[in-house]
Amino acid sequence: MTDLAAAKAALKTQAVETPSWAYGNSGTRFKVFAQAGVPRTPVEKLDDAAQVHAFTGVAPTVSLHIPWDKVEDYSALAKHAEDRGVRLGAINSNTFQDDDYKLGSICHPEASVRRKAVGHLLECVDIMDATGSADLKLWFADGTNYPGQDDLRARQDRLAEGLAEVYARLGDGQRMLLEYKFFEPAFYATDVPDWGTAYAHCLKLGPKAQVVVDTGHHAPGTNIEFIVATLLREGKLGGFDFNSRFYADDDLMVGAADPFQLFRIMYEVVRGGGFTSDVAFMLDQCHNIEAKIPAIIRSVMNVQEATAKALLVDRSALAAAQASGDVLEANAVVMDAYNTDVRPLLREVRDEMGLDPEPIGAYRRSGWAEKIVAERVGGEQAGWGA
Ligand code: PSV
Ligand code: MN
Ligand code: MN
Repeated sequence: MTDLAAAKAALKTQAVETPSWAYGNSGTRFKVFAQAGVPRTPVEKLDDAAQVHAFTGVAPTVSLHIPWDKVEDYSALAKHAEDRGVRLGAINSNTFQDDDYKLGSICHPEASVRRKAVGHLLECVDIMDATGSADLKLWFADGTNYPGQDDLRARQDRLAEGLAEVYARLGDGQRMLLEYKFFEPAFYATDVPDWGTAYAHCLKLGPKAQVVVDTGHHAPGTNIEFIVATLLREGKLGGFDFNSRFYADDDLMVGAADPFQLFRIMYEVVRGGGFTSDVAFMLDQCHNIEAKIPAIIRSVMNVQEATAKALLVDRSALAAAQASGDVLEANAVVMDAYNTDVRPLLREVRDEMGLDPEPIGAYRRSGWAEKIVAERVGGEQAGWGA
């Protein structure tokens, strides 16, 4: 038997962090299709994020990306977020867009470039102090394109050295979340290509260093839920960057490509106690052709649906089937939960939270989309990279 009341209570406490860059314009290297009403400043990104939280009730924090969200006064930005009913979340570093970083950032062969990269990461911790953010999210574009281009092992040593300096700067209650990605922009060898490399560095650094699983950063066919289960078991799962991939790092709406995979991941999160711990559920998406705010609302709802299904797995029936070696029954228990239509349950949850049961419809009726198109004229729209 599943406990519906417990599932509903858990769903009400869910928190999905939305990324500031998802509110700005983005595209491929071929074309960025600008949209009317898109934010021009970090403040306007927060205003849009507040709408997502207002209609879903479960998106209370917003990740920033530095320098895309650089402002003079970060405490004032945090205050603005609070005035709008949200808070600032993870600070994402950016050591991939300067000319200096052609051969890498903290793994670069030249000490001066490594210094600059580490300096940026330390500045990100200063920003965390000002915003009250707990998490520093690190993704490095570092790697090489050709065998022999640089010494793979020396690059790991440089990485370890840079990370250790930043780790030592973290305050109480602050974490370093290390993200891996199997390729791109480096095509031969990436310096943090997989969870094992990220885990090895985090283990050496200490308890404040944990791994981030970006669901789009794996080779096709990778069993991501196994990675999640393993990291949780080791106390090293710091959080997720959720998005969907059909081919590579597509950054599409989470749950769009493979809702079954998202369910399997969320089941391992629930099973491993990750739902009630400090695992950060962040989105890392880009909405290139679809309207941004409703797409982010849809993504939050997709996470909720996968979570609801994961919470509905009859764990005692599953344990009994597993113990008796009943392969078919064990699989049936899991599939029963996955095949449950949880939308009525989530409508009830929203109703009990004082929300409109249909967040996208409610957003469309709110007039916000028309208001930002009318008001946000002039100035430069924010985009991925600006
Ligand atoms: C890299 O592909 C990545 O997933 C990292 O999280 C970056 O910070 C982010 O994308 C930017 O969209
Ligand atoms: Mn990511
Ligand atoms: Mn990515």
